[in-house]
Amino acid sequence: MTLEVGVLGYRFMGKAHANALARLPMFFSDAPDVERKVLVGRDEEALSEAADQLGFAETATDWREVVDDVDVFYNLGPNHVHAEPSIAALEAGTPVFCEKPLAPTLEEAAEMAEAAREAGVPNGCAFNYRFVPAIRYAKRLIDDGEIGEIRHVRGRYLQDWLVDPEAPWAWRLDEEMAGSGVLGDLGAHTVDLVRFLVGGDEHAGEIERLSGHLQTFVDERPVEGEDSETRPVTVDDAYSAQLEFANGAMGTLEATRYATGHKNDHTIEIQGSEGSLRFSLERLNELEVLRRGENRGYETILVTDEDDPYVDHWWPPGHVIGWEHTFVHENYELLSAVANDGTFEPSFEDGLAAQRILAAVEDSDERGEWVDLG
Ligand code: SOE
Repeated sequence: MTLEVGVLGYRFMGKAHANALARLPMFFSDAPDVERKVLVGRDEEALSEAADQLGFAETATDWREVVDDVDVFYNLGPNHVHAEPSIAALEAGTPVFCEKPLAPTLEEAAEMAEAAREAGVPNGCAFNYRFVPAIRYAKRLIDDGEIGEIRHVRGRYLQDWLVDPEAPWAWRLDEEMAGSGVLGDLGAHTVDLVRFLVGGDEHAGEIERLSGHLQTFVDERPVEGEDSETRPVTVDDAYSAQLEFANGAMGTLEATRYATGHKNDHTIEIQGSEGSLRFSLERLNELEVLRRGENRGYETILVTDEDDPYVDHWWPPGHVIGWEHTFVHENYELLSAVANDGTFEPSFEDGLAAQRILAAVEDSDERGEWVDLG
């Protein structure tokens, strides 16, 4: 059986997923057969160019014609087009994969998760960093109790594409289209990784309360190609949050688009009663581990052995992989779940759980006080 895939969106994420779909049969022999059937977008010329380049058989300018005509629907559009097409696809019984954050608002995310529950088909939210081998290795160590009881979690995601006040306006800077700024765009990834790694009841558990802070540094930006026209920035440029987990562990999170010199710097640090872990996306083939009683510095583990997660599908041990491979792993798990009537994680439910935390950060910033999530 060949799974026909329909993809809405053909820019950055469209490319990342089209690349993953093309790599799957070459490297994952047990993956289901997939056809890049139809690419969806509004601008016909750009769309047909993208379809040729990314290997799609057809194009469509209306997602309504596509959602019940494919075996899986990928919604890789901007945040404000996540809810309607995704819900329509789920109502048609089509498995859906949707970009993060799941929706611009908590209300829409809740509707999407409800539609997914009712449809009972595989559904996924695009938290691709769960599919980094070193992150999966870290989870294994945490699950095996190797670092003991979790006490501290630190996550930060630093980018710098807005440092220049003349950098052009983009949809990501508009509340109507994006919902929130860096909070939803980058914070969602960190929140999901924290939930994935330590969110289980046997670890730190749920985030029970938090205090959040948002900041916008530049509140209007030039419109590209339009002399002297500007548009307002209506979302956050940076956020930070302090967390308290169910087991009493403490967390700090932050992200910004103003971290001069940092392009895509996502780091997670965890300290437990028996040891500590450190991961940096800039060195994604590595995990740093420090065990209790051996405090002579972190040991760097290269997560590139054939028995490390997903590594045997690629090159001989020690041959590193990159950012784009996370999408191949993600597509492998998603499409295998679709082919085998299985389930996929992170699901819409995980997208909603992350969104609750993001909404609480906004709420706390507005109220100027800690917010309970319990
Ligand atoms: C933003 O710059 C961005 O492209 C995010 O939207 C992605 O989710 C992240 O992986 C990289 O940065």
